[in-house]
Amino acid sequence: MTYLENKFSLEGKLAWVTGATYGIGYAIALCYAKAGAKIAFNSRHRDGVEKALEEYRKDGVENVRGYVCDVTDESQVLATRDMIEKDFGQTVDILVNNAGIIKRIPMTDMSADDFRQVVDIDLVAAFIVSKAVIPAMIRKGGGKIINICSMMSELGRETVSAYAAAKGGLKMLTRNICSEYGKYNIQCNGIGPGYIATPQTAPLREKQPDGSRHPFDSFIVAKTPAERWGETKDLEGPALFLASEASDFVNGHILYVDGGILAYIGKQP
Ligand code: NAP
Ligand code: GCO
Repeated sequence: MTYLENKFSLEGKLAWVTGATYGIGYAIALCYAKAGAKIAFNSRHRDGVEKALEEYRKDGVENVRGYVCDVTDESQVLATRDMIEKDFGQTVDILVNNAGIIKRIPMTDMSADDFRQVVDIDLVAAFIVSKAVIPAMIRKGGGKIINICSMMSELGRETVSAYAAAKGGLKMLTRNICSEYGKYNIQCNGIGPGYIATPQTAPLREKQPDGSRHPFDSFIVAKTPAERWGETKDLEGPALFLASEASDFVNGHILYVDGGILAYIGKQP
């Protein structure tokens, strides 16, 4: 292998990407497979897992297994971790805490249950799954944990109070795992995607009844120096960097992949 291939190779590594049946998680898992990793992924619905397995195989990924697991349920997570280790004959080297939801509701209209559900999936689950894999990473001499944060790890906006609270917390959980486990050669970093075209953001890009662009679509394009929405492929390189030995001395960092949004005041209307 060339110097570069070595630096970014995931040959022999086992990556668990949560919520990777489609969207950002799928793109990251596919990229890791192309870099040589074995792939474990999960989501809540068997039909979604089966459909994703077909897609992975159509995309040329052979060493991949899918699991039905709700990441907020610690007993399901521990059972899935054990199944992954048994099925692949090795422990998890790379964990991507990707599974996430959003509920866009004005805070004063939002129920506490709705708020808790978002925080449970977007924050508490990252704690649960990380806690499940860290002991084996310590025994193994190291590992990589990548938490999928957000613009809302830094910024707020109307209707996303639960999501912003969760993603802000995820930024600090990332830094805390770095602080507590860095001595075991575990690197825990975050990726903060900008606005990416996936099912999660589809409502923000829907054409208006008159065929015009959604106002939020135009707003985001004006707020992004790249003057476009991100695509899941824009996250592949950053995700591979943080999963590979190329980032062995990068820890507790949130890598924003946002086309420049956080640096920009926005285009003059
Ligand atoms: P998405 O298209 O809605 O996909 C979410 C994935 O998570 C699906 O596979 C979903 O599968 C899974 N999931 C949700 N809840 C789960 C649970 N409790 N247990 C297991 N799996 C669960 O979302 P996305 O746009 O790809 O986003 C992925 C991550 O990136 C999320 O954390 C999101 O907050 C973050 N993010 C997205 C953007 C963006 O612009 N799209 C930007 C920044 C950050 P099931 O529903 O079948 O379980
Ligand atoms: C929203 C969007 C954002 C993106 C992403 C931005 O409603 O504002 O869904 O939250 O999903 O998190 O980084």
